[in-house]
Amino acid sequence: MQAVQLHAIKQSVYCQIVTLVLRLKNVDFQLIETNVFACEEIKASHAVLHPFKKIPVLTHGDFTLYETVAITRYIDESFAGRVLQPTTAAQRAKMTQIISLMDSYAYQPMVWGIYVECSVRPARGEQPTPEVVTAAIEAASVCLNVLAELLAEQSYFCSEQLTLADCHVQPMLECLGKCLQGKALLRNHPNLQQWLLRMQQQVALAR
Ligand SMILES: N[C@@H](CCC(=O)N[C@@H](CS)C(=O)NCC(=O)O)C(=O)O
Repeated sequence: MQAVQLHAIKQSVYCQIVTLVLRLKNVDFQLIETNVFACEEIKASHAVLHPFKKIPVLTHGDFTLYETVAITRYIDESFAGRVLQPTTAAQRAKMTQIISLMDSYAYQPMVWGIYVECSVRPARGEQPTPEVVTAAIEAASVCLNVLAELLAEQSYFCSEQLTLADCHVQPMLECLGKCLQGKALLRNHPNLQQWLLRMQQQVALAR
């Protein structure tokens, strides 16, 4: 088999999404630590693989791919193992909708507006910016209401099958739940908390 390499860092939620999919598919891969946040030199040299200098980037033999949604679909379709995409048009569209809403409306407030502001910055001795946190809490609450409604009483976001949508949501909600403000928001949604536990079990089985 051609080598699979993931240019990433463990702390990045987008990298965690790809890592989760690789694990669930049981694909062997090598992590190439690429901390684009560390310095301009690393960022500049990473532009060879990613013109926007972001992580993750996947390489499979001489095939190179960036953008998490493209990477996860490629992994699901290129490797054997459990299938992570539904078969019906309606369920596939739902999966894409959830992935897209996480990218468009959830990532920024949950990760940067709440987790980074309320947990990472204070750990560095910096003060969170109250207006940023307030706006992020409002935006994240809307996302959580929508997610709770989409999940309803199902086991996973596209009914009973774990899909790429679940893999896209999980690292962002885990990240949110690492700080008190995020935990408080999640407590309003018992079905999302149950789903997080279900996902943790799946992740543990995939290791
Ligand atoms: N649209 C990209 C987003 C990836 C992304 O935002 N990655 C972050 C890390 S979580 C990054 O590389 N940030 C570096 C920067 O913005 O300079 C994807 O889906 O892969």
